[in-house]
Amino acid sequence: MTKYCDYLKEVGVNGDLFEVLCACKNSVKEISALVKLGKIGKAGTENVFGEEQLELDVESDEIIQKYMKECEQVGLIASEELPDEIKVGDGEYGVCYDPLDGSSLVDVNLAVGTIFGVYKTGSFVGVKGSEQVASVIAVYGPRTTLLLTTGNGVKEFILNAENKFEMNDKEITVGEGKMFAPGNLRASAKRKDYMDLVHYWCDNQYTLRYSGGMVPDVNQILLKGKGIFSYPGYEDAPNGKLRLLFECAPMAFLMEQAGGAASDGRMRILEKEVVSLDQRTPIYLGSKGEVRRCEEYLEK
Ligand code: AHM
Ligand code: MG
Repeated sequence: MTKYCDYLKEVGVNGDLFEVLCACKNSVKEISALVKLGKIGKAGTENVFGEEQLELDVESDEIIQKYMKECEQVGLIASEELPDEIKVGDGEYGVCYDPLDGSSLVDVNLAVGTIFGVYKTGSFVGVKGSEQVASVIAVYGPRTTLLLTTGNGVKEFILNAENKFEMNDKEITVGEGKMFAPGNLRASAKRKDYMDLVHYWCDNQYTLRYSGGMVPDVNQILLKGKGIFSYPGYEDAPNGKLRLLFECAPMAFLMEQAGGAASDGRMRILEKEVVSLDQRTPIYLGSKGEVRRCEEYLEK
């Protein structure tokens, strides 16, 4: 059995980045236990973006903060739940994260996830996703699983009975195939181009697989090796809902490393500069041919 740390050493990730990625992994283990047994009520607070927080959102954020502050190699953090980036030390790595993405699904017991993007930077403003040195997502479903890239492809790890992340030998590559996860379908009421695209998928007998959590929805495309996840904008919210820094860029890095693509409809997600931490972007990611189809249908 290859464990997470063994794999990192095997692919030559030693020293500082090794410590940062261990901090990510250790936070995930603790959040996994919290999601399974912690309180699921509202925290009674809002994050800076005016979104209602659950106790689990706040506590997951605190867990990650704790591990990142303990890790000497991390100098900077930014969280979807915090108003600004925080300097936490002198380490050269910056870790941005969404501690519990999709947490509105917790009360109905659907899967949720954590997303990390790792950079070597002193500020996240001005970075591009292509500068990430690693990205990690964790899915808290019936099992807790973790996907990791350090720029050498993608590997999956599954939390086992000894509370260790064990590598899955399955090769993670995304080719072509008929599966779709159409986010923000509401937009199709005002966008004929999106409605036309949805009709294309239905007319061509694509399989619908959409849970409403970006992490499990994109994770399944990576694991099944095919499909498309879409989240366009529309008139009232031209850039949609999903955040470039915390959600889209780490997902795009994983998708490209698996042989898929990620676009905002015009350009690669990884080429977009982060102008503000809260910046949103439309996103289409999955099989290369499907991403191209989204660009063609939605170019207007
Ligand atoms: P969150 O970070 O507040 O949890 O929101 C992100 C989630 C994604 O996981 C998912 O793709 C999207 O919101 C779905 O949003 P909606 O149901 O509002 O279209
Ligand atoms: Mg989120």
